Formats: sequence, C-alpha cells, structure tokens
Amino acid sequence: MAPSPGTAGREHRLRLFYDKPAEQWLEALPVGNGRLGAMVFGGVRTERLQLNEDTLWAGGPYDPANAEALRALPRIRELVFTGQWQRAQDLIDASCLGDPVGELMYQPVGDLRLGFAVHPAVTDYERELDLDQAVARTSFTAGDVRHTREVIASAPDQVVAVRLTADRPGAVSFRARFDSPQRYEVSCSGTDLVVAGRSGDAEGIAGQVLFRTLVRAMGEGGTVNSRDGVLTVTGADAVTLLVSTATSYVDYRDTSADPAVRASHHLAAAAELSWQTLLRRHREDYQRLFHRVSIDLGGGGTAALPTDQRVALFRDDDDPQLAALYYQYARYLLISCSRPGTQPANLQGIWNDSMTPAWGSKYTININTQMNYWPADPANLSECFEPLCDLVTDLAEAGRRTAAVQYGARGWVAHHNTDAWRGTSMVDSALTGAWPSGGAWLSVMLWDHYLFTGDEDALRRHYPLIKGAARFFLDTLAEYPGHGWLVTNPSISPEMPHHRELNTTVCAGPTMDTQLLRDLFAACTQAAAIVGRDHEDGAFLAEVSAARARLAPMRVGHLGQLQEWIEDWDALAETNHRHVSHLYGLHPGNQITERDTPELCRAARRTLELRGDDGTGWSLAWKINLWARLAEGDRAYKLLADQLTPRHTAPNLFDLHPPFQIDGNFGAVSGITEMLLQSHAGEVHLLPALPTRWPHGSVRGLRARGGLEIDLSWHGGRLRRAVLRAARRGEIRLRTADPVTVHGPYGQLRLSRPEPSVVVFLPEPGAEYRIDCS
Ligand code: FUC
Repeated sequence: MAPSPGTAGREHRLRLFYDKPAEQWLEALPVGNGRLGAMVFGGVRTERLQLNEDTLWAGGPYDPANAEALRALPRIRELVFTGQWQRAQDLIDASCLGDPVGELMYQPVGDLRLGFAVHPAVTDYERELDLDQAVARTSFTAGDVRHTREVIASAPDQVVAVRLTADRPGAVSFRARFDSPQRYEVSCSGTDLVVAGRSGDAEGIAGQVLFRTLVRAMGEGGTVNSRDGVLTVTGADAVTLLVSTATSYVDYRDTSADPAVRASHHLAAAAELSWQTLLRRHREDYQRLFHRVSIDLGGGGTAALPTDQRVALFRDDDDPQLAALYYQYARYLLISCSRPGTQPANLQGIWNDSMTPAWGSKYTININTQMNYWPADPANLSECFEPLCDLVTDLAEAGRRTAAVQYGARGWVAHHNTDAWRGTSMVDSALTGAWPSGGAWLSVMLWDHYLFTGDEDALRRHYPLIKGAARFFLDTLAEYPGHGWLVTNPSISPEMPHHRELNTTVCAGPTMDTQLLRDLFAACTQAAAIVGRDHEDGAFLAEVSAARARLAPMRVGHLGQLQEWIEDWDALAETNHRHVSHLYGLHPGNQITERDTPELCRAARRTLELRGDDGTGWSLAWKINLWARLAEGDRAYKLLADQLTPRHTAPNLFDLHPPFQIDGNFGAVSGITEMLLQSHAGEVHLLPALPTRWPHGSVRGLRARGGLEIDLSWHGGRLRRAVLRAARRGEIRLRTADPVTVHGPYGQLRLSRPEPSVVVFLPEPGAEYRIDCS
C-alpha cells in the first residue's frame, strides 16, 4: 500500500528540520552506522561534529565476582524469609556487591571542529536530518554564495563523511581541528590529521581502550595542507572530508587490537571512492532496512513548521504526521546505532558527549536495554536485534563465573546493569542492584525474537543461553515459607520499595521474577523441542516443568492492583512515584489477555490508574505499550502526547528521561506499533487500540509473531484492508473489530470462524493474503 498522496509534499517529507544552527547538544542531529556516531551542529562559521565510537568505554576488562557473597548468602536468605529486609539489605551491601561496585561508562571520542571564513550576511539557512537518505544536511547563502554541507555515517564504508560544496568555484575554505575531553595527541601525517587517544580511568581501573581518529580532506580544486594539528583547505570547489575512528577493543576480555591499523584500513578503502559512490553505497545499505516500513497517520496543520516547534504544539494541535515522523525517527536511530557486529544500543544509543554520562550511558538491563529492542522485530529491523544476541552470549559466559562464585550455582546470572566489560554482578547498591533476573529477561527476548523471525539456526545458537539462564534459577530457587512456592531470594521488584519506612526493596519472589521465570521456563521447553534437544535434555526439562508448576500465581491485591510481591504490601501510597511498576506481567511480551485473564487485565488497569500517568520518558513510553495492550487506544495516545512535549522530547526528538535516554524513543515506537498491530497470545490482532485521533491511515511492512509481514489501511477508525505475507507455515488466528473475508492466491478462502470477529486459516509460505472488511 502506498502512502496517501497527502504525504508527498515537501513539508511532509521524512525529515527533521530547523531554521537555525544547534547551540546545544540536544539540538544537534545524530548520524550513525551502528559503530560510529556523530552529532552534527550545522553551524555556519563553525561546524561541530561530536564523535563517538561504540567500543570506547572507560577502564578495561575486570572480574567483578565477589567471593564474599557466597558465604553471606545463607544468612541473607534467612533474613529475607524472616522479614528482616533491612538487615538483609545491609548484609548485601556489605558482602555481595561486585568489584568494582559500579560499572564503567561509555565515553566520547571528541569533537571535530571546522572553522569557515564566510561572508557575514547569511540568509536562507536550513538544516535537516533526512530520514529517507540518512543524511544530515546544512545549507545557507552567505553573501551571494550558496553553501551545502552533508554528513553521513556509512555502514558499508565505516567512515563518517562530510561533503562540502558551494555554487561558486573555489568557495570552500576551512580549518579543521580536533579536541577531546580524553587524553590524546594530534599529529599530522601527510595532510591527514592523526589523533591518538586513550579512554578514561574509572572505578580504580585504568583506561585501556586506545583509539585513533584519522581525518582526511579530499579537495576538488584548491589546496589542502596540515600543520601543528590543523588541517587547512583553501579555495576548493568541493571537499569530501573523511573521518575514520577505531579502537583497540576486541571483546570484553581483550583490548589488544591496533586502532591505527583499523582506522587506516577503513580510511584507505573509503578514500578510493568518490563522494557519489560513498553516498550511493550508504543510501542503498540504509534504505534496504529503512524502506521496509512506511507509515501514514494523516497530515497535519503544523507540519511545515521547524520540528522543535511542532513538538511544543503537539499536545494541542492535530499533527499526526509528527507521530509518524517520530516513529520513523526511532527506526532511523535503531538502524544507526545497532547493526550486526556492533555493540548493542546503550542508554544513549551511541551518542554521548560526556565523560561521565547519566547512569554511565551503559546497559541497564532491568528494562531499559530491553525496551531499546522492543520495536526491532515489529518494526521490521530484525538484523538490528543481533547485537543484543551477542550481548547475551557474552553475559552467559561472564555470568557463569558470577553464578558459580557468588551463588555456588550452575548456569549464568546477570543483575540489573552491565557494560562493555560485561559486568554481571550486583552493582551500585542492594536497593537497586539485588536483582538476579536481568539475564532471564534478555533470554526471554531471544525466544520472542524467534517467534518473529522463525530463524531456527539462530534459535539453535540461543538455546544454550536460554537453558543456562534457566539452570541458574533451578539451582537457586528456594521454597517460600508457608506456601511451598519456589521463589528467588534475595531479589527485588526493580526499584520498588516496600515498607517505605525502611526504604527497602529486598524481598523474596517479587511477582516480576515469577512472571519472567514462567516465560523463561516455557521458552526452554518450546525451544528444546524446536532445536531437537528435548530428548537429550529430558532430565533438565523435567526439572524445568516441575519448577514452573511451583511458581507463585499472579494475584490481585487489596487495592484491586496486580500484586507486586507475594505478600500484599502497599507500594501504591505514593502514586506519584516516577516509576510505573516494573511488573513484567504488563510487559509487552506478556500474555495477560482480556479473553483468558479478564480479572488480571482489570487489575493491570487498576495498577496503572493508581500509579498515574506521570513518569520518566521511558515510563511514559512503557505506559503507551501497556494501555495499547489493554486495548485502550485513546489512553495510549494520551501518554504519547505526554511524551511528545518539550519536557520529554528534545528539539532533536531525542527522548528525555530527562536527561536524554534513548529507550523512550524506542519504547514509544513499540507502543505505536502495539496500537496498530498485536500478535501475542496466539492471535494476530489488527488495529487493537486505534486512537480516535488517527481515524484514517495506513502502515506497510510491520511484522507479527509467526513470521508474518502485514500492511494495513483504515478509514473512519475501521479497518479497510490488510495484506498479509507469511514467511513460514503455521495456522493464523486473526482478530479484527469487524468480520472480514480473506483472498489468497487461488481466490477467496473458506474460513473457520470460531468467533464472529476471528478467522482461522493456514497460509502458504511466500503467498500473499488480502483481508477485506466484508
Ligand atoms: C534506572 C531508572 C532510571 C533510569 C536508569 C537508567 O535507575 O530508575 O529512571 O532509567 O535506570
């Protein structure tokens, strides 16, 4: 389905645009190729490119496991089971935290600054981020010369490239310098600038990541020279500036690569190509991913305004195109910060200008990293999910040691945070860190990824990781006194205090863990059958099933809420708490449904009501997903409108916790997808939570569990048509508000209709099915 003609106009193009240069970092525009990132400021006299490389982290390899923990564990468990939570928490703080106690941070490379001598009379200034081509573009007229500067971060050629042109020969002149908050030196080699640096020390660990940045100007006409760390271009017609950065990081145990060799390799190869070729290769690579999805939510009255002004007006004005732009922007960001072979998207994706960014700009795996990847499969970017799989592979290895040393357990464990060194121990404090289930959640996501892709080879690789995560819990679950249920101990419901007078989070068997384990154990069994390990692993799987049957049920508490803990403790007095509950039961991957578990749905609604709408950027994004899951489109839209305000959305559309945290961008886009299409709980639901503000629209190329790709169009709030392509065999159960007919390659299908609004059919792999409202 083509987007409606209304979206073709210039003002509707898929772009962020502004009428003045960025002064603040949050006004600058991000480009990235998964590994390299740059924030482009678009200045007239000074262009600043703030540079990142995704393996440039503070410190170096370390072993966080703390042998004290194992000795303290029996006593901690006893204290928790006898209700002495504060003492348990103190003992954890004294004996279980990792070494170092905090993990290490993600850091910037530095800034490349270009200084221009241009005519002071500047008119017709514009800068944009073109999402269709993945180009940041600045153009203006100085005197009577029109200048254009374009910046890309190329994945095929592994450089950041800047193209500077003017409409008058010989009008491109500038001086380029590099500076950085890191320890570094700049020298010249031929006419290249050569930066050699080293990452920062942190937590008592010396910075061990060496980096190299090479800058080469390829002028057409004019001269290029460099001296004393300054590269000068004079009187060129046009210039292509290549910036190549590499580090010594090999993997979480090894920083021994030669960054100079790596950086020169990429530079030499890119320098062989013309700008046109670099741009074409970049565009083809990017569009192969980006063009899989188009979305049209309708046009808007404010769409011709600069993007930051639209954010300020969104709540009051009808600007559905901004929501569509925000959607595609998150897809752009994911493509730009997470590609096969790169590090996964951290709390800021890859864009960070600070040596000490908020929460270390690392991987918070009690929701934030997971949220980054919620839209990957549904928004048809499965390749971008791969770095997360690699992270889990590392954590399974590193976390095996933590499981053995700190818990005396087999399998592997990862707590609430990790970093480039794959720290897996409890960190920071018991209050936030005493949660053993980060790895469990990530493992469940590997299984969910399979449900979208149907990639059995990948599942075969991931099965041992899922199994190892489960193994840890089989070895550490304990019986809850008086109930016989198996529970985690110690654990926390992430960041949710109970018994506020104590300010304690430590507990046994928070509901979130139980929910996660129910899914993890089920994933083990199902994955084993698919990869043919059910026989060989029979004894283990029997243990898994037996343990699953002994997990505590979800329960409804005295306020009508989903109980956060086994006991009905009151956590809800402070409704204004900035977190929504971390209850995994409300997680987009979970299967609470109106049909099967109406009482839990009611309790989930009540929980959300009690918590209120307020929250951090990611908390709002989460609530978009949750309300969509509860089929409340207008309520989900309301949360989206709360997020698309200057408080939670920066001028460059980065989500603001505040501060900038990219999970909100990704989480919101997962939420918008959930408003249009859901596929959990064994059925595909078209338009499950369409808000009244988007009466007409279409979306092409979304993916659903079961290996499906789906196009949808709707009018007057009702489904008009859908097209469904199945990649693999398997019955489809399709739910719609109105009855539908289905046409396949051989004409109209005879359908089974278990309910008036549900049809069941068996598609042929590769064939296309048209669904019409009858
Ligand atoms: C947890 C949350 C914060 C933030 C951080 C990265 O500490 O409480 O809101 O998202 O993770």
